[in-house]
Amino acid sequence: HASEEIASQPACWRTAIEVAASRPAGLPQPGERVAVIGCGTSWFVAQAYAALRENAGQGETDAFAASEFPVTRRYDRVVAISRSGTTTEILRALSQIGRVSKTTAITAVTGSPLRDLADDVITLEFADEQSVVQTRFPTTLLTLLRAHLGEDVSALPAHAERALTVPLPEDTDGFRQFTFLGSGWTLGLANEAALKVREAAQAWAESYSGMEYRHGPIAIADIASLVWVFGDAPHGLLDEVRATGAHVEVSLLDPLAELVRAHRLALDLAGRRGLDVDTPRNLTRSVIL
Ligand code: F1P
Repeated sequence: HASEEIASQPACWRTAIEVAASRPAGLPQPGERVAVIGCGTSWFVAQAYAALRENAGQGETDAFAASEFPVTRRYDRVVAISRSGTTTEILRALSQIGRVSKTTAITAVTGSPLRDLADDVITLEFADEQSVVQTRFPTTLLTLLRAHLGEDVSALPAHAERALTVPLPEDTDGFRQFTFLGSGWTLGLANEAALKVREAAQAWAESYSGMEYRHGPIAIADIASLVWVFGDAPHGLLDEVRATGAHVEVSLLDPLAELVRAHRLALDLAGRRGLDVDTPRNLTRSVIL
């Protein structure tokens, strides 16, 4: 399933742009103080969206792993993201948050338990996935959210198309370690790219803020490292990383489309390691405790 879902991203992003134009109820309004929560991939979408919204001047926006949300804190709105709509931490958090803040759930599944816990529910059924490893749901949702923030996203589907064909880094067999760097909203993307490499390929992957990488983590970089920078690299960083001998990959496309390239990298690595990405080790489509 995963390879088909990855390939369907340009079409899904086009649909997301249409959905955003219909102004779905429950998305944060400018000026509202907002928290966004999720688990795993959905937490990383929350991180990216929070940085984008705050940067767009639409209001203070915090992102939390659902298990770490300070439930006594009041926001104008809390947006809970869960593809499955069944993740335990999300359901627990919503049942507590609903007493103090307005809530919106964003999911891919109609009729999930979220329906009874959130004030508004946005369902992106067209972006649902059969895979455990999430790819098109998070990127489609981010396309929708960027459009909702007023960004011109009309070129994004074409970027996604290019991301499906432009070459991946060469000689990936030679890498022992993968590091993804980002800053602002692209830090969430870097976190998600690293998670894909871990989930799909069981490979050693890390992610950091580009500036933070200089404060210690760069110590592990060597010729067997691939360091992939999402978005613009902080001044001087690329030279510093190249000096370690690591292979440096930079964004050729919109950073969200770069994430599609990272999906391909994760699948490619899995294939080389003889792994079936549709049955990833130790993982389930939804974590229920
Ligand atoms: C999120 C999640 C991810 C995990 C895997 C399956 O669930 O559990 O954390 O890495 O990709 O999905 P959801 O709450 O978005 O359904």
